[in-house]
Amino acid sequence: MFMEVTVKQFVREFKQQFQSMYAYSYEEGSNEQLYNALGLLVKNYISSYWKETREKYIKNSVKQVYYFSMEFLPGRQLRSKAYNLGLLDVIKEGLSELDLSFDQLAEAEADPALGNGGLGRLASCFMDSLASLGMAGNGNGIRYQYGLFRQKFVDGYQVELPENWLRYRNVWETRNDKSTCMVRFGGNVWLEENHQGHLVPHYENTLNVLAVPYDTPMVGYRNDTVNNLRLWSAEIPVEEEANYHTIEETEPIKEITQVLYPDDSNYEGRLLRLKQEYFMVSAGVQSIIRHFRKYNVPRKNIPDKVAIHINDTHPALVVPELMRILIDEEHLSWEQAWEITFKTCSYTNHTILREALEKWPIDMMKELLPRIYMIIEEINNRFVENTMPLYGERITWQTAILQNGVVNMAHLAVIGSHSVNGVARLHTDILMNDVLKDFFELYPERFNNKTNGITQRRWVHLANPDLTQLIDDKIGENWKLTPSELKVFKGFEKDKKTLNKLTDVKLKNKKRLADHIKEVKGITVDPNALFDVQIKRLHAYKRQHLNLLHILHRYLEIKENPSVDYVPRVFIFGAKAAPSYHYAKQIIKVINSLADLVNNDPDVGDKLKIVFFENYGVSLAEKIIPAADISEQISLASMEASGTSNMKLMANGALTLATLDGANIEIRDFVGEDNLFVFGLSSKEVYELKANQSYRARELYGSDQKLRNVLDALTNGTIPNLQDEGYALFDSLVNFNDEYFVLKDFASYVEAQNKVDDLYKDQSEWARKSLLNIASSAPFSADYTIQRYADDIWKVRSCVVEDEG
Ligand code: 26Q
Repeated sequence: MFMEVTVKQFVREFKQQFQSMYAYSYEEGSNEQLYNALGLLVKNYISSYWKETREKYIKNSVKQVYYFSMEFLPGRQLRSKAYNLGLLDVIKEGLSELDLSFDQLAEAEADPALGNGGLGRLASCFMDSLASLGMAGNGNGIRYQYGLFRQKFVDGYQVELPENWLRYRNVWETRNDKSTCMVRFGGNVWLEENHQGHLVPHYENTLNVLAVPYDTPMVGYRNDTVNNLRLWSAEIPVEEEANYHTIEETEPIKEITQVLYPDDSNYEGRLLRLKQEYFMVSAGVQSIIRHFRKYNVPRKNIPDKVAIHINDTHPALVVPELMRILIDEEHLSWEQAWEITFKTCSYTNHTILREALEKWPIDMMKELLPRIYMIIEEINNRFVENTMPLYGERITWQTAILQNGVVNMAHLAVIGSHSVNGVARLHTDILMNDVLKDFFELYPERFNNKTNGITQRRWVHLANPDLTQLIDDKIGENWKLTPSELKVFKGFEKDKKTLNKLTDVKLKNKKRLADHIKEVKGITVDPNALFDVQIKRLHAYKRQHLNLLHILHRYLEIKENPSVDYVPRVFIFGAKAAPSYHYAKQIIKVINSLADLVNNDPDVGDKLKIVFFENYGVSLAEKIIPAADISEQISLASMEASGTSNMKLMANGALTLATLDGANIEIRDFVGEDNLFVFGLSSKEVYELKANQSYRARELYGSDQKLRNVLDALTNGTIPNLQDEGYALFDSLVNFNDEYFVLKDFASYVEAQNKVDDLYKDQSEWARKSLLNIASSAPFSADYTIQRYADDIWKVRSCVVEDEG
């Protein structure tokens, strides 16, 4: 069931590997070199399983899933691959015989930031679960040369630096020159009838781009399965190289896969982004269809042999691209092609924010992708023709793909897919009742919920080895393969010894994080303080500024009454703001300036510390999450589609402090409302407040003295070293009526925070609730989420024979 390599064999092969790469002895290697050698050796160990898995899928002609996503955030891969292979202990032991530290080498790996946040990380958790369930799942995305920017703070302001993750090479990828595709942009297209009576498109003056795949093995958990993540890179076609005379002329091609767009929850109609989307989609669909040609599968069987998943609307051009290939290249009729396309495709929505919904200008689409646009127009025309007589004008025009000069990508995705899902129960309800309600009337059977999940392998087993050991000691190891077994851990909620051990584990993790804080921020924090964590992209709807107002409130109280009885707290933030998102950057600056004030005020001491980490990402999350006591999930109800840091923090024993938004609601249902802290407006109340337009932020400012003190502190010089950022926050909250109801939720947030303090004073009660959270986190295993996608949407099954091992 998993790799047999002895320590002795490993040591010999590692030395050999290093020497063959660098031509000197490993003793002289740098961490990067040692890591590279180790990574390549591990990849060697993987390769036979990788090959055999592919061959098995082909031989059994199993249905394959292709997960199309503009983003993947895999995190560092050495540890998780070695773990899933069952080699981690052997490697650690072997390295220590050579006086090398695995942890140190593992840190030398670059963390590929090929995504913005939740959506990209979800895609990577799904890749891990697909392989671990033994399902034929492929990832399809872009090999950005530069990932999401590296964040630095200069004088408290966010500064963005390029993230050159490929600098020291990427040992996990294999460039696959045998499987390149050509992607065409622009030019003129016209249709001509050929001698068989088919309308065939003719192209002239197109820009031809070579799509080169780089494949990365996705290793399943001890089941011999190794799937493929395929990331495409744009290059000049070899046969056209002579047409390019200067470096500048090659730019338009190279720039396609140069850098990830750093916007999350915000759509901008940039031409280059549309190029990226079509590039990835076209290359991916071409390579799927090529497979069918090679193995001569009847085209009408495509939906039985492949499922294409559209991760948010970013890859929605899959729909017209598949139509194009089936019609223009496979010569199917429109009706045949459509039947195949919509049975093959399924779509997940990840946001209800209007400003995040993709709408491309028709003129842009027409010019960049003339043939694709013709097909979209035809899809739209047929949709309108069919819908009008049944549902009438209003619904038809509101659901059309082409509206007011733009292509509505969500509408294209819904019309072209047999399944549409949201990512938490509340979110799916909102899609059905609000955002996509007209579609729900047209196609109720397409809608379904798939609550997000996380892989416990990375986020618990590997990130929190001491907790994992404790659970193993108490309930055995079954929970690792069958997460639902975790509920057995509930049986220890009253066991003092277990609770003490759990407290010890948390304290140890907090000490480790405290050391890291000292090292990278120079701030001394007390590991016994309560560690309060908010880690996620910076966005007004996520309300990091509500957190900020509460901290400021505590600070003012401490200043007024230095003996006030607050439990010592460390407020921990990690968040990148989109470079063009001015307001989000202002929030960062205010938090950083408040941190300077608070952390250096002798009146405050250990009562309050603020740590805003730079460059939040997967690797930092792995350090922070095991050390968290409180998980801040404080988005305005209805705005956060699901959230996934909420699940990771819960699984590591943090107690959730939350609004009833996204998956927080399901967390409450599983853990029970006594075991988390809920506050704030419900989504129903938010909808009502918006509908009756009765909210007056200024009145709250006028009537609530505490709140007024806090808001005034933004502008009266309390916080040092600000330009106009304090005023900007004040303005948005008081004068522009507080779009995200921060002031409205402030009082109940403060009250909930006080309850947090009270509970923390009773350490064994705290530990009991923490244990119940851990024991209730199994339903958020991505393995279960993927099983539901597989059963309900993709119709695929595990290829691992149960009795094999
Ligand atoms: C679109 C067009 C142009 C440029 C960028 C974008 C873009 C890029 C990324 C739009 C959105 C995103 C990312 C969205 C995202 O991460 N959404 C989160 O998805 C998680 C997984 O489902 C949820 O848990 C979060 O609630 C949701 O915010």
